[in-house]
Amino acid sequence: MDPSDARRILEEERARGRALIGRAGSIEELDRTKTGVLGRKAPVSEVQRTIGSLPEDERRELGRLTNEVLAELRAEVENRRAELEGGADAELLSADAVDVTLSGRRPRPGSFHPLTLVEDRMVDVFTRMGYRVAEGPEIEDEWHNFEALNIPPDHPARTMKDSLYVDVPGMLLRTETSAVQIRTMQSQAPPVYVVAPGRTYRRDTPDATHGTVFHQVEGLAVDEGISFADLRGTLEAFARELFGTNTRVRMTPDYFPFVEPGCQVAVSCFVCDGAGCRVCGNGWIELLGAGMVHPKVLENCGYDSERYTGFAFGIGIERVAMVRYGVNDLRLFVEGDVRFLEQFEGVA
Ligand code: 2NL
Repeated sequence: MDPSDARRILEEERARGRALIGRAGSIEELDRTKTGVLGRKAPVSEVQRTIGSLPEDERRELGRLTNEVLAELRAEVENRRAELEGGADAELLSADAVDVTLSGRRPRPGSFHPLTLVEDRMVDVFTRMGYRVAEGPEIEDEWHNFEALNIPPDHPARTMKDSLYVDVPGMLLRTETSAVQIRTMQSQAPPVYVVAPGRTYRRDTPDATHGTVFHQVEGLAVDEGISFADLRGTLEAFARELFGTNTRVRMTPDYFPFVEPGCQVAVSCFVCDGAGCRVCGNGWIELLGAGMVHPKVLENCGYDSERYTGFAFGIGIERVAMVRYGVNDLRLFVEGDVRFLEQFEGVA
């Protein structure tokens, strides 16, 4: 190779190498550039290989120049590498950056089930009147569920048609929460003021107005001198708390084996105030059954029915939730469809 060609190549490579190294946008690109500029097949390396065959003075001068270009390009590569590594760090840092000034992502609050809302409100009214809350098993024996409540063995409610029996003889899913109150009376002397909220079961084919599972709040007051007037006063106070101060209460005779006398209780409609509308039909909303506790029920629990009297009532929670929230199908309460449930978000 001619010495002047070699000199020209070295200067060209110095300029080309610096430009390429400066332009490398990543560590990978820089490594490829380094191979192209300083590798075995690079023009500088070819010049280096021909130096040995040159005359002494040319050899010394070109050797010095080659080393200078090599050293310069190697230094440039390392500078650029340091720049890119710093840049990679900065890029990582900015990708991982957290803007602490942004407001947080608020979790959705969820909601109470409408039956829970209604049950809580009803229980709250009674606890403020001085009642205690009692709970009991959902699988009951026939004595607590029927016998103690004066429901005789041949009563239609006891047949397999209406009740759900379990695989243990004489045991069934409770058909009302009354058994909880029977257990309360068995375990303590009067006076008793309790409400028993909870799940109950019937053998029914589910449709818009019948379900297998439904909920009740039952109430029981037993004391000396309790009269039907106390029942009426208590239910009026309850209805006004739940539906507003204008609410009136209507009691009509009805029969339940565990009370005497017994009645059906309706409240004046909270939408039309008794005039008649789409919610109530004729102005009244039938809400619950009630009555004076049958003396036999008191005696079954070991209470002296000559000394003590009491009243009891049973309210269906589904029924109240349907009129209150305008729900037209019972099945909505058990299907768990979020489009139904999320409508109660924020309701307390
Ligand atoms: C209804 C009717 C009622 C009772 C429940 C009761 C409980 C005891 C003693 C006497 Cl321990 N009675 N409970 C009384 C009358 C009616 O429920 O239609 N409920 C949805």
